Amino acid sequence: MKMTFRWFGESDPIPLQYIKQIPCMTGIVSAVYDVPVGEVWSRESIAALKKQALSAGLEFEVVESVPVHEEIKLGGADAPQLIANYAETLRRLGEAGVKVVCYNFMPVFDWLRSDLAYHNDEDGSNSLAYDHDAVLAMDPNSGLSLPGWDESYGAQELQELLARYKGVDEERLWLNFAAFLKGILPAAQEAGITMAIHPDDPPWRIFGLPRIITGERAMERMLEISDSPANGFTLCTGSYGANPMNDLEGIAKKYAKRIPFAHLRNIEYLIGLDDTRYGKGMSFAESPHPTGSLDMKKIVAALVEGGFSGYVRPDHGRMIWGEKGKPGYGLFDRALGAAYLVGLFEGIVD
Ligand code: DNO
Repeated sequence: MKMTFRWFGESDPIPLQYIKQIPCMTGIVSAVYDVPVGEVWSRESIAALKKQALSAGLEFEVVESVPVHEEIKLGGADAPQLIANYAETLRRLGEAGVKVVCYNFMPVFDWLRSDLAYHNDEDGSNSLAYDHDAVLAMDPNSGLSLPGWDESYGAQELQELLARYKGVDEERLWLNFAAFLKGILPAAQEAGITMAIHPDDPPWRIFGLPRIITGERAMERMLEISDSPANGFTLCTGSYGANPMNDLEGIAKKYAKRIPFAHLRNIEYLIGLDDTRYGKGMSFAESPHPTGSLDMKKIVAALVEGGFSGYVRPDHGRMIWGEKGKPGYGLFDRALGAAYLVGLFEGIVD
């Protein structure tokens, strides 16, 4: 196992040296942020990022993310060219020594929360939270006030995009996904890169948009499309775990060798276990890495038992000790998470 830490490049308020100071930290997880989605990443930008990491004594072996252009997900006329561009980016990342690329196939929205600073009354910390009823009450067609939404689309553009997805159901999305995988996996394999798909977060339909990477059946289906060794998964415990019907320990053990990258974080379910919304949408708040509704120790044990030898990063942290920063991506709680997770792995392996 190699412990890593996500770093958002020059705009990240956390200096690389602070990351290096976290015990057992081996490298950063980052991306090139100066190239528009769909274009090939320049060798210069990749090399610059690597140089920065190395000069702080950190490796750069994991990319999160190379974003997938919406035209690919929509199966538009430009999809083949965009897929070829994606494959070229992978070749260049491989040349620079990158081993794993994390990506997702969620239409329009990446991770979604209704609250970026959910207040924990017990200890005064705050964290990201998702309230399903609050999300159901939002209408993306009439101006979205979504926390964390980067507004990279104007209101008009977003409406047009959502309208185009009206013809795309889950099955159509799977077909477009299969075309993407078939187009990029040979290049990934040649480049020595394992692709690690991030699950949909949360793992159910939102705003009428299809979401397909939601649990074990989706993982099986991906392997039916291609059993290339380059076809792998990011085990994001908080994302798969948002649906209590997902058996995280089972998934971790079964696919351990297909999991080159794990995002480990915990969540606390905010509705009762007898609620019928399970699997379709439920509510949760992010909690400290060791405590919450997910049994982190058992998940890590299952990974180890299954033969996991990938990269780990402490996923989202809470805001604690008065820190102000990028929601989910402060220094303090993620550093605590990293130390806890290193200890868990050591205890289990020894
Ligand atoms: C959220 C992250 C995701 C992830 C992408 C991967 O904090 O885990 O945004 O980076 O879904 O493509």
